[in-house]
Amino acid sequence: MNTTLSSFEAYAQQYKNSVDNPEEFWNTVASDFVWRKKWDKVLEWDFNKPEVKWFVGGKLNITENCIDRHLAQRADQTAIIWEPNDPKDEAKHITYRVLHEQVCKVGNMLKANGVKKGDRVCIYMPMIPELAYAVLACARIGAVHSVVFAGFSSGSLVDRIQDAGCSVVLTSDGSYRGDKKIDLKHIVDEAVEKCPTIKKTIVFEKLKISVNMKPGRDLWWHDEIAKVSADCPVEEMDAEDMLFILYTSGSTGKPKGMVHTCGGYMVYINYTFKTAFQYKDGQVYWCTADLGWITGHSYILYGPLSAGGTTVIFEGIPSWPDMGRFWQAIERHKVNIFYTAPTAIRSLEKAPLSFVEKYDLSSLKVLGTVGEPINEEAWHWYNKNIGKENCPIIDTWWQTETGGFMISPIANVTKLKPAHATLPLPGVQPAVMDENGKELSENGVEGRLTVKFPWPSMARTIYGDHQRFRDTYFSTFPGKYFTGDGCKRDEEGYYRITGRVDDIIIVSGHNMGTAEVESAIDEHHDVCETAVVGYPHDIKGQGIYAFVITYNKPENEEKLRAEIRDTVSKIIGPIAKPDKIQFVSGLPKTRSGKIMRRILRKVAEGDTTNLGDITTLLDPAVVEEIKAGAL
Ligand code: 6R9
Repeated sequence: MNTTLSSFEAYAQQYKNSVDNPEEFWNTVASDFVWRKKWDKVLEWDFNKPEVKWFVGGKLNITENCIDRHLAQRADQTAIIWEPNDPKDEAKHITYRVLHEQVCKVGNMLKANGVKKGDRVCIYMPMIPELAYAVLACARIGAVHSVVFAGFSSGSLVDRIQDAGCSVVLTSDGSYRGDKKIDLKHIVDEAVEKCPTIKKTIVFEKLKISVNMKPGRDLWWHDEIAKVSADCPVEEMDAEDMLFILYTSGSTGKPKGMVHTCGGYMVYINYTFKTAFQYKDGQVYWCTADLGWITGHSYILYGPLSAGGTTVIFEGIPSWPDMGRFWQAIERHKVNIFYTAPTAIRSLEKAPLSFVEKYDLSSLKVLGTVGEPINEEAWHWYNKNIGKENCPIIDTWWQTETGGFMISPIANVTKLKPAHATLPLPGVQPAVMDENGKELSENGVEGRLTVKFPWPSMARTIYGDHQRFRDTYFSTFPGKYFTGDGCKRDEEGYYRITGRVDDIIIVSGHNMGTAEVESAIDEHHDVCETAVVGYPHDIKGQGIYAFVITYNKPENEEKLRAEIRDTVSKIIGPIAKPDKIQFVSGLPKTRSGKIMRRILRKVAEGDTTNLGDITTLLDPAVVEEIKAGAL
């Protein structure tokens, strides 16, 4: 499939083909890969069960497509540019040949330690090349990777290891965060004590700090790697075999282990990467996400590598040693495509422009954003100061569940509109629904965003809980996939995502279930009950506002706030720390005991003039107290 689209008409034609004849369309796209056995059937689906299978009967290995098939032409081309945390250290250029060798070795290291096809491997590592090798090595030997963002606490790690029944953890002694050192191994130790399924931890020596190595369980990466060969044939996988599990927050209960499978994921990620960015051979591409999120999985590793591209892996943070860190690295590596999050743009926008102007950004051709709606101001700043009004901004709307881009402009093809994700990519059939479940098929409407036809990289289930998968995504609007997002579709058919319509808040681009944060706060021994809502935050997009009832009136509110933040940080991770904590004596509850979050949201937003109907509340007086104490 030629993914170079020269005009809007070419896109419109491709889109039409993909809707009129989806199977033929994806059949053509999928023909561009190495398959060990061709599929018998392109698609089988039923959104009521729900059950979706793509490229049924096909056999492949995604690493053969991301690495081996490029060796004939590109063995000496850089596959990965690794930019270290400290700009004074040297970047690494990892060729496809070296990538192949390293992934094979890590694959053999895993096998030597008892990992077999289908086993789940937890990866809890900083953004170093070995993290990429580890992910790809799992895929190569048919093990299921479950990457856990290395900013999560040991409690979150325990939940994820236990839910997936992982047998091995890959980690490092520690990691950098700017000028701070983080003792990762210690966090893993705490977690693994509570995880009887873990047989081995393999530890990469990154910081060379002293760590505790438990005999019989903990092994050094360098010792294990020294024992194995670089010959590791790929495992032949069924198109529908599991490739990975990745956890995302739910609006209730514990995080959901989204399951992605081998064939459809590979085809779709490759196709959308090349299409949306119009990636050209030889270009240097940099996505600033962490590999612990779906953006890292799909568009740092699998997309660019399957396209034979050059992808940057950045170990550091945007603000250290100074606010010019991104721009410096763009200049250094002559980055052509730069893909980041609105929250990063908003924080960098606050720094003096001299941090940008110091660097030559003329290599840039295409910019991208992901993770949350981008506000117009940030869009214009990005366009003017980074893109020099010369680079299209690709605002990609998608989710952990969708695996890849769904609604997104196509670089230099789609006319842009600030803060709009614009139009569906070929193969994607969105539908806007009203609250009563009626499809709003005309333009100029606002409602809930659903998708009515399967696409190859959609999640197949929630690991171990298919019923929850069905309830969460396929029951609100029967026969359709419900995204949890609200949207507007304007007169031109352009989509603008308006944000979540469920109890998920997006803080600095990271999904957070309010229920998850509430139960973490409730772990503090002084706390009786909590309600958490999101509120508009300048940099983070949304901040976390917690209304907390304590058993006794707090003696020192500031001290208790600090303790609560610390508790949340230990249970979930620093990203979930509430920004504001208001102590209250009651919460606005209906007679049936449901918290009326609508009221709390208004208070958190600082808009208490019109709280709507509060007559159904059990105790309307509590609202006055909450209003008076608003932060
Ligand atoms: C890829 C990713 C998914 C949620 C999604 C939506 C929000 C992501 C967006 C966007 C507006 C965009 N979101 N991209 N909202 N415009 N371009 O972020 O996955 O972490 O699962 O989050 O993020 O609310 O439902 P994930």
